[in-house]
Amino acid sequence: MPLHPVMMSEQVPGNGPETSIMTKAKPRTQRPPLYKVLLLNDDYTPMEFVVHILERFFGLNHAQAFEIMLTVHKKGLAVVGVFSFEVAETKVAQVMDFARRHQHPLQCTMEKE
Ligand code: TYC
Repeated sequence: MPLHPVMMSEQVPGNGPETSIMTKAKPRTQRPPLYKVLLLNDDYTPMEFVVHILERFFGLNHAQAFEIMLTVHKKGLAVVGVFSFEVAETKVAQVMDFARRHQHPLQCTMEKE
């Protein structure tokens, strides 16, 4: 006996009401935002003090530290590193605290990359 058209469609596997379309979720990796730590120039902080800060808190060797200090001195500011929010915040606090304790007006800030 030939099938009625409605009965035929109900018998097609995968097209019935119980069938869900399987979509594969693409794994999306979330990278945390990064923050630039900036050092600002001023007329009073000694050059060697800035070099010392760059060595001590940013792990730069003397030549790298001197170069970045000179960039800040000439251009007004420079990025001294790029970090996660928490690390950037800590570096800024360390620099500001160290400068304040030595009574230098050195300014250090952070901004989202
Ligand atoms: N301009 C300062 C001077 O001539 C040196 C200096 C460099 C200060 C970098 C701050 O972030 C700074 N003594």
